[in-house]
Amino acid sequence: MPGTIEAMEGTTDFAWGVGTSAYQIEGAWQSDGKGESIWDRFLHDRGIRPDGDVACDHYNRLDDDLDLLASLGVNAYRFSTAWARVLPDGIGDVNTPGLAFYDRLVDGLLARGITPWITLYHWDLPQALHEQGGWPERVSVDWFARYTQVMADHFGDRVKNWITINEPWVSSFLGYRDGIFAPGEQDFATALRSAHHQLLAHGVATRIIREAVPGARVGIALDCRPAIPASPAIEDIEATKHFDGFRNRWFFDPVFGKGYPTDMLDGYSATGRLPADLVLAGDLSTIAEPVDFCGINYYTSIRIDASAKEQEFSEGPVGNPAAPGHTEMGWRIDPDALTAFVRRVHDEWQPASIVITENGASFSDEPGIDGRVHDMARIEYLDQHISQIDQLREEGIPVDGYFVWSFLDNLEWVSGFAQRFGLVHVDHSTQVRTIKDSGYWYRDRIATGRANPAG
Ligand code: IFM
Repeated sequence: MPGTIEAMEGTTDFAWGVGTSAYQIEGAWQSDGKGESIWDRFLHDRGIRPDGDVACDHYNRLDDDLDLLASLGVNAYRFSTAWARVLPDGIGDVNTPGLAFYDRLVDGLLARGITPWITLYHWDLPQALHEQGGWPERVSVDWFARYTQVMADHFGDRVKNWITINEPWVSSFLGYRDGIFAPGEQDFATALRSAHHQLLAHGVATRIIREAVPGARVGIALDCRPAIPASPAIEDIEATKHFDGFRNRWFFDPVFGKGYPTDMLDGYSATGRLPADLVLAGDLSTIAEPVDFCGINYYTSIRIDASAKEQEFSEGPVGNPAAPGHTEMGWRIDPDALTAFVRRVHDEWQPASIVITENGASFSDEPGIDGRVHDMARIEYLDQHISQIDQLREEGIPVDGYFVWSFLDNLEWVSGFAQRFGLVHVDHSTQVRTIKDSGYWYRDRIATGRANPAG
């Protein structure tokens, strides 16, 4: 039963996991019939290196990586499947070797006693679908439905935990508004179209999985960015509300049956940025298809200063990565904001279950002369965040899982290998893996069966 510490102790109900995504670790970008994705094209066209061609070469090192994963003591592993590995052109013939790779992955996890959590979409749209308009086109919902059906029919006998879409804000706004992520477009209304169709696709996929997979548990992973006014001034409070609508409510509200927030609809409409034909009859009930859990990806919070025009800023003002209290992404470390946001999710949107689907920190520690990676700052970050979970459960909030981002030091999108989030260090020139001290720490913390053994 969620909501009690007893439920966590001595049971495997609580998902203690780590996460990855296909493009960030697999490599093998053209192997065994895989099609091109928008991330392959985006980084290649711009000459941005390193790219995902090899990444962590996970595709060719699967069994060793699974052994490594098992040695961390996790009981759950969240990974994404590359749409273009399964359906090279996005909708046509199934690529049997692509499915076979994920068969080996799923079977290898189950053989090691690790529960697979599949994420169907972690930003790597097949390039062929982008050339037909991609997410900004409404037909993208049908494309995603077909891909979901293939995956649910094939893996439903072994996989019960499904995440439809990862962080639709990020892929829509950084990819279609800011142009800094694939596919590199720059138009606000196009970003809204992408986001709306991803939310629709989530609702349709949820229904498909539930029908195809007996006992399925389906959710979405939403990135949250708690916003805090920089001062008590009314301008900062209003700007904070606007930022929260832009970044958080625009996604949480429709998924949990509240429709799009009217203040944001009015604002986007008044500024000519809301496409008139965006939301059709029935869309909101499709998006609000009930989920079994709400996935929350949390890294940092943002202070909103109206005069700095941060209301629709992407990631928040980047702090000094070298400064205390920040990770190397420049993100402020704020575990209390996670606690407050989870309470808010429980009160305001009331999902049956909450899973922290991503949480972690980038610090670039390297192996020392003793061959170990002493990443004390990451341990401290994880400890501060994980320790909140007992408290939340004692309050009756059903937090049922926690996934560290990430298993391996992977390709951090346009930042390449410069940002290291892994519990396992990867030397990208040799592909040698070294479990960091944080990996051993996490293994020991899981073994206690409590989020806060001292609590
Ligand atoms: O690496 C990313 C991941 O792909 C999505 N969530 C945030 C992580 C860190 O930036």
